[in-house]
Amino acid sequence: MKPKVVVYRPVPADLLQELQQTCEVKYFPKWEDPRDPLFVAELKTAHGLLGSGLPINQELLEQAPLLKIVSNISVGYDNLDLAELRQRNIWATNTPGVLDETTADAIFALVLAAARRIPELDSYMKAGHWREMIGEELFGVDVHHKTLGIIGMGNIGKAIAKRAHFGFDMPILYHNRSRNQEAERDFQAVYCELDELLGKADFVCLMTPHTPETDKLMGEREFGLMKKTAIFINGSRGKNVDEQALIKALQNNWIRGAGLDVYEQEPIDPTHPLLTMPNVVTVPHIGSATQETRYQMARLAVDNLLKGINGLTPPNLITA
Ligand code: 8YV
Repeated sequence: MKPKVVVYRPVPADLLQELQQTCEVKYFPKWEDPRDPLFVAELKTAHGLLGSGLPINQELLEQAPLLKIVSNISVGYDNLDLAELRQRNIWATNTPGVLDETTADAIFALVLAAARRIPELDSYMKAGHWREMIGEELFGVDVHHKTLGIIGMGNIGKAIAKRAHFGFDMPILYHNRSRNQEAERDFQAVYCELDELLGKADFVCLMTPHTPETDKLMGEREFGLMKKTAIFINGSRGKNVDEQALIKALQNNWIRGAGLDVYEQEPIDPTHPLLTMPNVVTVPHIGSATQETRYQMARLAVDNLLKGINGLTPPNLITA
């Protein structure tokens, strides 16, 4: 009998067909609700789970007694209760290494869009307002030679530092759980404590995983330490930021603006204040969302799943 896999995120057709050759696949490409009875019914006899963002916790795992592997199509794994999975001898895997450059591109796109006010100027053009040379009221700020602060110098952080150093000649400060010798050697990145980084950086990029230690890492105190001319970028997880504090900082001009890829609640409520501010550039969690990279992620996640479901230790085992 074929092992059964529940797939709850869109997966490229060829990879889905590959899965279907050796597995019974139940496909929920538009999955939204972990308590959807149809979804829960399939979990009961599932050996593998493939997708991203679903909270894999005790409540869900009690309804999936046959599960052998949970394969995330993401590098982040804050949706996984690793202790609960370990206790039940269920493998958990992610997709590291294939999305670093693409996500760093997206973060730099946010830096440039926020600094040069691209969305505002695009709207200005398309509303037909361009009649004369634009005035200072629509000027942006330089990115080159400005100081970049990276909170979380992991692989994506290093890819961001590479762009800043070689592409924009930016001095780089970073704060991390541990020193990153590569970033210091290759990009002249300077380690400093969080408060010093916040006080000196012109662009602050938050790139940490979401953990109990980083939950709401950026609050009123932290935004208050930033330069009034600084721009805050979040490419990590929305829950690393106290959004009410960010709103307050923006409304009171404690900082110049923000560029956001992630939000406390996703999808974010269409009426959310962060979506009403012209100095806030927002995109819908698209860090890795290119055709090439999402294919590579799905490829890796399917490979992880197929190994695990056949009792072989998968390559990208999460051991945190
Ligand atoms: C994922 C991400 O594509 O990899 C991660 O951790 O946040 C993104 O790159 C996203 O989580 C998919 O929903």
